[in-house]
Amino acid sequence: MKISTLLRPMALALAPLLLSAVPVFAQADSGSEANPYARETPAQHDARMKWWREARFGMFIHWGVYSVPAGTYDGKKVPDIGEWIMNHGKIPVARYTNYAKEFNPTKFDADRWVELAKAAGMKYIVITAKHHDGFAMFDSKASDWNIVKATPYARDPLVELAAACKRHGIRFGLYYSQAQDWVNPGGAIAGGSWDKAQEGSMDEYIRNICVPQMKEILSRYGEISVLWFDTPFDMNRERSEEVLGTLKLQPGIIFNDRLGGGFKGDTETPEQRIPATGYPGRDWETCMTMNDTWGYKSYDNHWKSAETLLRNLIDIASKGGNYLLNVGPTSEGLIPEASVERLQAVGKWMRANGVGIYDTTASPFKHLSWGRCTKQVTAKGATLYLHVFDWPQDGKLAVPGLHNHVTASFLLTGSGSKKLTTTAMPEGVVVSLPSQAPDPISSTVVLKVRGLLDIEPQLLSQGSDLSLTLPASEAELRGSDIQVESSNGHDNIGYWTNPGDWAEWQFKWLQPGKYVATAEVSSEGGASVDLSLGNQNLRGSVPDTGDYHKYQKVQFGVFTIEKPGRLKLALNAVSNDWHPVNVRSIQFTPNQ
Ligand code: FHN
Repeated sequence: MKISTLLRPMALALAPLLLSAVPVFAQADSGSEANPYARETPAQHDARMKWWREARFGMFIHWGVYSVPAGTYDGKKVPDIGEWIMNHGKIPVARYTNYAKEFNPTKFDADRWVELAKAAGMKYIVITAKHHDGFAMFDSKASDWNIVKATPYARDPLVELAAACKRHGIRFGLYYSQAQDWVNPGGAIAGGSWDKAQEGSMDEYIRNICVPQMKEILSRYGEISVLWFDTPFDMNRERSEEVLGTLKLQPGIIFNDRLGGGFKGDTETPEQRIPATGYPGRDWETCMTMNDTWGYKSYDNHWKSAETLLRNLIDIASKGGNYLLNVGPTSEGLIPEASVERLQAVGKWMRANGVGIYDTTASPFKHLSWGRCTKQVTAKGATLYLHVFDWPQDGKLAVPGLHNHVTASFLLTGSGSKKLTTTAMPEGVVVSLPSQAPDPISSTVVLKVRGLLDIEPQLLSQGSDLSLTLPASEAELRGSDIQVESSNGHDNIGYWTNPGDWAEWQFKWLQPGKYVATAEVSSEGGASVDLSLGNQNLRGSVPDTGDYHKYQKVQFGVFTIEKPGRLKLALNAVSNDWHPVNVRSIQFTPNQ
């Protein structure tokens, strides 16, 4: 029952290395009879994913016994996320299971929860049927550690929630911690066991607890639309296949990339972050908390604003993904008021502007200085939804590089729409806007255009001070592992675990001369990298910054640029003794 790698869920600094060491993202799902979709054609796959792609917005619910201690054990606040309190507090099994006696969510009202999700504009719900503490939120023959047998409540809330979802037209999905289980013996435990009662065989745990429980939850509630696996510790191919086989009970179910055993599932699941470039060619879903915990913690008041949540949703849609936004109900069965207020604010916006979110695909623009774009494409043309975060002072909204004929343009006002005028310019389309934005967070301008989208890619070029910053988000990445990721509001190149991978930027140079090249980088271990521009090469030494979140500026030296024009810069690893390097940007400044 030992876990070789201790993956603290919030330890994002380690995530690039740890996740890339887990094979779940790496291999194909075909070739296994256990996989219900092994022989699925691309058209069948698209049909199965249709509702999910249209939905764009869902509610994650982390609810269980951990909502009783709510972040405090023996009078002490246990740091980190609330649903991990048993593990982080090393609470003995007998002490932890006692909390079930106080778990009596008499205020739980399934209709209210589902109505709240629906009013927020969400189209599906995924709730923890069992989290890592092993507590089943359903009646189970496989283990008495469940809400019906171990609590005074003695009812299965999933029955009511599934029925309410059906009544309100919301898709119902279940989260199930298939590997980690800190109470049922034999389950995997991040960091290793702390109580003899936890010890046992993982194979037996999979056979006697996990698989029977999977069958229970997949056969009781009518249609289950999503199965959300998590933390695939010690999930080898065999164990994963046993679990995967149960999905046959729900034809058409969508499952994520966290089963283990090399099964990559239907969806990528970036957690607490928005990947800068999405996952071209893969469906993906950002899951995120509204404060800093998934499971309820009585004293976590670090709430994201409605503005942040909404702009996240828009940003995610503009990158082609879904937003699975979490609520952590209390042990009484109430969704915290702060979450309710935020969801209501998001819902108000969605009622006026949701047409630009649902059933849209990723932006055709790489970067828009004033906001984001989503689109719908048909055989005849396209609709572009321009989500304007920063309303232009001069009333002119530039859509750079757009060369299509605009057949209609209007602004969503909240109570309807207002016609707008557009002007075709050599450098793109300019939309004339009223002086006031209808919505201070994001207003939606709709452009209908004829024919295939014709958008000229915009190359970055020098600013008036002749400097140029090449951000991670503009890089073209080559190779197997390297990715653009986001953390603390910044994009960076990460997952650069394979020294054969590299990054490139293309840009337009205006003013010849000598320019100093500087990179903003971080590394745990330090490494050397090469910057190449034509036949010039500069080698830079990236120091050990001690933490992937700690960035430093490293000067590489001076490039001589002889004539204006289009240039390409490549950033390569020097493979001797490679330690992954994260890169936020490369900057060129005139050499004084
Ligand atoms: O360990 C869990 C965590 O408690 C939470 O459930 C999140 C949600 O994505 N998943 C794991 C960490 O990746």
